[in-house]
Amino acid sequence: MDARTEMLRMIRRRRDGFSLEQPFYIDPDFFRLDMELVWYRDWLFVGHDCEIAKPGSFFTVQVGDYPVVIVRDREGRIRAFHNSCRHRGSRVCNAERGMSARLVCPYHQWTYDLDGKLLFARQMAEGFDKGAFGLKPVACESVGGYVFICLADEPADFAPFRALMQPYFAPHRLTEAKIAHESTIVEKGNWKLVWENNRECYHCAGNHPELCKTFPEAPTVTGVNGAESDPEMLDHWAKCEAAGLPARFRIDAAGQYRATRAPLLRDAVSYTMTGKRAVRKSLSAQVAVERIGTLMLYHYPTTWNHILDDHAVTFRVLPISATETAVTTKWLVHKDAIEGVDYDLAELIHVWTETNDQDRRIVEENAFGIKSPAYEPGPYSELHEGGVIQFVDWYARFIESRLAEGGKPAL
Ligand code: 3BY
Ligand code: FES
Ligand code: FE
Repeated sequence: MDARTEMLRMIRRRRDGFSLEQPFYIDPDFFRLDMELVWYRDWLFVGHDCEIAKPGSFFTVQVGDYPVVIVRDREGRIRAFHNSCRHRGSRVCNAERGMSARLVCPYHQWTYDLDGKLLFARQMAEGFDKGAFGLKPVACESVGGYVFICLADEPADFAPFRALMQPYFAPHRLTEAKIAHESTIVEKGNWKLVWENNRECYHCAGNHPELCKTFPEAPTVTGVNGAESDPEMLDHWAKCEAAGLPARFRIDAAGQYRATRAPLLRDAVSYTMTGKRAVRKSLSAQVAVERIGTLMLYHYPTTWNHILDDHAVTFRVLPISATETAVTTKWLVHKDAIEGVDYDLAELIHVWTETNDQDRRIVEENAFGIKSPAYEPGPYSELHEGGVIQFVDWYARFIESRLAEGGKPAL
């Protein structure tokens, strides 16, 4: 049986409310299908506008087999291109980030403008048509300080996501931020295990002593059910919305993205060991409410986020193989905040550095156990793991509909 047929069969016999069968977490053929059906088709968060603030600044990202470069052009527009030279295919930009007036391929110096046009190609035959060999564009959108790309030929409409996200994010001025710190860790587990772990706080009390000082364990905060009848959430939303901050829980019909605000514990305002702010200069615009808590956003399959008054922590998930996933965390502060004066870097990054490492170990242990021939899908807690059930349902629905389309042969 080929992998597509096998995957479809397993999706269709899936037990509701149970984890997936083993191949979804370890099988390289299933991984290739995930890439083809999810990662090469959906909008993916890749980085922030503020990382490429000036014309000519760029960063690169690797999505499965696709190297992509994201660049700010001379007019200030953010563009993305396949990072594969139109001469013989070399990577044009091989640095993680940089700044360049033109994009010059290191192999034979074919030179592209920031809008992708081929400007120079040394000593090619007469009549060579430069116009036919520009860098291939990749769909690219930015909203609220977040840059998304989509590798599909016909990307899904980005407008509904923009409409949901824009009002929630505008007050936080992420376009005027800077990255105070960035870390990438590789977790030895499938990307879906990283997400399953993220979508519940059932594990928090036993694993995250630092985070639990300020982040509530309540499933109404992390999950997708019950927030509307949680008086603390309702109070928080009412207070924020009265001050002009959109706050209530919103999710799209397909369940791919969600935004909501939640209060932190007691009088905490930031993810520090004391709960006090880590950055003196606010990232967010001033509002007439004291504790705005955390604005949480997730967008499957690439990102979850916590936006606070004084800083933001953003997360990007990128699969490397069936059993390895890179998680990049960025701490954003106001662009004028000065390290050592307005914030202490060690204090700013402590809680999530520890939390990430704890989550890495959790995911790796989870992956280890799933590899056992004795593993079989187990039941999620309806109370605490509603968010995980929602993630797995989203995944299964997407995969099933895309497999059922028949679609293109495996790439
Ligand atoms: O980052 C998060 O939103 C999730 C929620 C609970 C555990 N984890 C930290
Ligand atoms: Fe890029 Fe030759 S492969 S210039
Ligand atoms: Fe965790």
